Amino acid sequence: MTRSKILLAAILGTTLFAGAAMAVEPVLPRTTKAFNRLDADHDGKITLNDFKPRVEQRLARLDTDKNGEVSEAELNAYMEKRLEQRKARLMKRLDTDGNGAISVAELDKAVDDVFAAADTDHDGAVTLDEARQFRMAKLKKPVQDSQPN
Ligand SMILES: [Ca+2]
Ligand SMILES: [Ca+2]
Ligand SMILES: [Ca+2]
Repeated sequence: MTRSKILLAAILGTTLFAGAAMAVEPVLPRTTKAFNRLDADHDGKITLNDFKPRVEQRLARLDTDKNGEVSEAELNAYMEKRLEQRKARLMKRLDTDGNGAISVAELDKAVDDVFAAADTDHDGAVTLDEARQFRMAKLKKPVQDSQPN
C-alpha cells in the first residue's frame, strides 16, 4: 500500500505535471534530443537565431485567437488539454480492466511490473543503479537518437 502510494506520487508527479509549466517559458533545452532539435546546423551550439523562432512558434501555437499574445484563458485551455491527455494516458496505462478507475490491485500490478522490469539482476530488490538504468532505458525508448552515448 505504501509502496503503491509512493509509485502513484511518482507517476503523477512526473507524467501529469512535468512539462505543462514549460508551455511558453523560454527554457533552454536540457536533453540531447531537445538540443538537437534546436541546433539546426548541428554545430553543437544553439544561437539566439535558433532559439527565438522556436519560442515564438510555441507562443503562436498557444495564441488561439491569433491576436499576437497569449492570454491566461488561452494558457488555461492549453494546460487543461495537456492535463487531459496526460490523464487519459495514465488511465490507459493503469486502469487495465478499463472500468474508469484505478484500483489498488491495478496499481499494485503496475508497481510489480515496474519492479520486475527494473530489477535486472532479479534479486527481488531495486538498487539505485538499477533504478537509474531503468529510468534511462525508459527515457531512451521513444528517443530516436542514433548516437550512442
Ligand atoms: Ca491571444
Ligand atoms: Ca480499473
Ligand atoms: Ca536487483
